[in-house]
Amino acid sequence: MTSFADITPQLERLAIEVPSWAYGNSGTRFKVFGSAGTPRTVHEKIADAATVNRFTGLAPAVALHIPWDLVDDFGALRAYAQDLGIELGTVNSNTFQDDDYKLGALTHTDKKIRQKAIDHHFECIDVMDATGSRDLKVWLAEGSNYPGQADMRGRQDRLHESLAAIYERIGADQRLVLEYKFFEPAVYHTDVPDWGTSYVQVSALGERAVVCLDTGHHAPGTNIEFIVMQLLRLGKLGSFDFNSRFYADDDLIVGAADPFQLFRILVEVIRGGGLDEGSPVALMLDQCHNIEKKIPGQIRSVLNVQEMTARALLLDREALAAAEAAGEVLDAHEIFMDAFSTDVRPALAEWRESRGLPAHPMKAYAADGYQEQIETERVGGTQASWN
Ligand code: PSV
Ligand code: MN
Repeated sequence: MTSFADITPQLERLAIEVPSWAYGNSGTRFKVFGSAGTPRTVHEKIADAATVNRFTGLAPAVALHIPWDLVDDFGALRAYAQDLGIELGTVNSNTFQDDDYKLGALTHTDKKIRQKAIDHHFECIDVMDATGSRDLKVWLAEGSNYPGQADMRGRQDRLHESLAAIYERIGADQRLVLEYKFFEPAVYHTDVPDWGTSYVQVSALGERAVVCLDTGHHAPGTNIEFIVMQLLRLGKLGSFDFNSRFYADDDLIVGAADPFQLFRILVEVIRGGGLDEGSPVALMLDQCHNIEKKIPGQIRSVLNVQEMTARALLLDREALAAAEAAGEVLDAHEIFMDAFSTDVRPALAEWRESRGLPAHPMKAYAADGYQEQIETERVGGTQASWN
């Protein structure tokens, strides 16, 4: 039997990167709601991300999105973040909000447009050099809406050429992380729809090219933990974009829609060494808080990952392996479910306190006054938003 004390060294290592865009306003194609206290600048987003870390000790880095988070001096921005106790993390490129990219960016038939998209990634790499970021995350909004609209094979070939040009530019300590998504905004075919395509494309580049698994980017019913297992087995799981979904790419709080799925995923992460010392797997959130308050939304999210990680670490692997080997189906299932059903909240609260953190970060944030302060101070200017 594994006790809570046995798992604290691994829990200690848990670090979740939060997305800068989660602090800005977001919404659906029907409406983006404004909210009091929303950041107007990258600095304010970073201050909010640092607040999540202050209350949880779980979020030591914030991911940036370019051009949303462009500033003149990224070295200074890095120093600003470090003063607040966090690092600048993954740099996300954006080739989905420019008219030129209506029919594709890295896959476009027009060489000039492909080069423009490649140059944007070069700019992202310059940003990474200044921020000290390891990962360039590429998600492509490319594909087609109607059968016959595009030559899927030609697009795949051009994608390889474009990615190879970008890969050649990344530094020895940097990685290209290719994210897949099965649909949206294109609805007939998507150029990187699944882990297999991402794997094929990054494998053709080299060792420092890996896959990003966004938990919201699969068809309903997909066994995501199987994909996690396979990518870890192949040494190609670079990062997660955690969120949860009921229907499409809902970007809800991770663990909210299906806590059991999050547990199953984390069991495979741990099984595959994803939480080991020096693991190359980056755990990130990719979420939007359309109607709930953003900072507590993020606090809730990292706590959900922590709680489910603790439960997954408590899984009695020895007993499970014995039951599996003996073909004791129901015993094996019960051992698995016992871990999932363990209430780790009291032990986690105590452990947090022993490390100088609030036992209950959600309550502590509500009582702290930071939310009131930003709501009073952040008046005027333009709120960060998808708009
Ligand atoms: C696309 O849906 C995505 O998951 C990608 O990670 C983007 O960079 C992110 O959302 C934010 O738009
Ligand atoms: Mn994502």
